[in-house]
Amino acid sequence: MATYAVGDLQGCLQPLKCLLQRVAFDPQRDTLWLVGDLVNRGPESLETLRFLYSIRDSLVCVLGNHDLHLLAAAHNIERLKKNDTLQEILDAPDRRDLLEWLRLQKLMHYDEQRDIAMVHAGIAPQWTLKKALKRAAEVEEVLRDDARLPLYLDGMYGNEPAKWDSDLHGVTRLRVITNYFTRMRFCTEDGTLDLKSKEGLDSAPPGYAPWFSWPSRKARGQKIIFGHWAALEGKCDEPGLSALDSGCVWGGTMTLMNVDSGERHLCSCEDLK
Ligand SMILES: [Mn+2]
Repeated sequence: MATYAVGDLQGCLQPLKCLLQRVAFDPQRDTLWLVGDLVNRGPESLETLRFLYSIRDSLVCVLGNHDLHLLAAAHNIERLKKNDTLQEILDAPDRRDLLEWLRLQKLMHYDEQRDIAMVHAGIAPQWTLKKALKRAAEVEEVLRDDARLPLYLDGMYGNEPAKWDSDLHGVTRLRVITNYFTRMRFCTEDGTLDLKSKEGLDSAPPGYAPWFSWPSRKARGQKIIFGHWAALEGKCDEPGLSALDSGCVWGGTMTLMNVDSGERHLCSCEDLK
């Protein structure tokens, strides 16, 4: 009855299988949490999605920016960019099942018993746990709504507005919420996002800092599992925070962590050659 969490997969299926084998993962008994970015850039996006779908009853998954991008490309093929490796999913005979499963996933997971939250990128430092769950639910509701989904998928792109405001409405509101949960790395103390810097902790523009370093976030002490930020290489010194993206798709490793013991296992595509 073990619970594991794994970092960004991005279509790297073999390292995932290697890690699951190493901990003798049994979908009948164990649970796997996924921090999102299941697909794109890596070698086996379609097979990764198929594998996850086959064990879907044993998964807890939050969506990453690449997963949302896949849903947007399925809606409008012109969203597909040259370096995306998503076409094989869009051409697959089982694409409907896979994408319907994907859109049912959440932006934020909260395990009450363990008091642990899981998100792809982070939680806006100015949001309490309760507020964050409410904001995530706004987007999750639209993802499940056939009538409203197209407007969201067309309107979710963009870096503006850079800051949350409770007066925001419509797709603008949903875009800002999405950017916090799925794209954030650096922000200011009041939660203004910088979505351009992607490097390590020391690459913040003046006045900006990693989202998890602001006092309002620290004061809450909420335990959070997150991915997205490969340049952290799976390291975050903040108490209670677990960074799981160790950049497998970029030649780094994939990290699988036992949620309860914190024990980590690593595997890279290179290990498997
Ligand atoms: Mn990401």
